[in-house]
Amino acid sequence: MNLSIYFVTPDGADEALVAAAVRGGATVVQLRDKTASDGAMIATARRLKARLAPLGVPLIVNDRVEVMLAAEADGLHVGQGDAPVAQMRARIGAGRILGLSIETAAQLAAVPPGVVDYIGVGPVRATASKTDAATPLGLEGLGGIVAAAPVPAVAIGGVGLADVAALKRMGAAGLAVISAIAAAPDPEAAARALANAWRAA
Ligand code: TZP
Ligand code: MG
Repeated sequence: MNLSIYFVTPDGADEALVAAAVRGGATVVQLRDKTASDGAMIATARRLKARLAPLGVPLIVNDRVEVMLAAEADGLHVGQGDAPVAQMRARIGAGRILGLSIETAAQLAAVPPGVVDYIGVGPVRATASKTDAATPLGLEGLGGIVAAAPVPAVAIGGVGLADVAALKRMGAAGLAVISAIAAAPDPEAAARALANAWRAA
């Protein structure tokens, strides 16, 4: 799985934004919406799945296992406040992708072996995109966790184009972004710049 340019949707994102991100080169999409109803999110996830599957871009659903299952998405991403990953793995089966958010080295040490496919590590920096984000790790804190991770690790939280080279150098599998794509004047161009920078780094 190519996690290099991991686009996380802002609340209320429309399909056009996701389409632009993927045209630009996003390699994976996470549908994340803290406010939508399950029903609305299932409908969105189904439309996105139909659009992304032919392109070989996996669709990951944030938090809501029922939505993921109903939409037959490719995977689920959960955080430290959600049900334990072993329980989530049992619900989704072996064939789907399972991602976990990691905010500290202690949380990494507590991950049961062989259960998650990748981790999202952050926030690297303070970000307006997540109100309840943990204390920022900084690039140095991030690097320590990435180096110790037994599975691919993507950096998240206030990261963007200027970080690509450093992240790749430290061994990150990619960067997960909301605003670097969604808040850009031209989301497709922003995704393309990230993808090109990752390739060149
Ligand atoms: N988890 C940790 S930081 C974050 C999430 C979902 C938000 C990332 O958004 P942005 O705009 O790329 O900083
Ligand atoms: Mg969560």
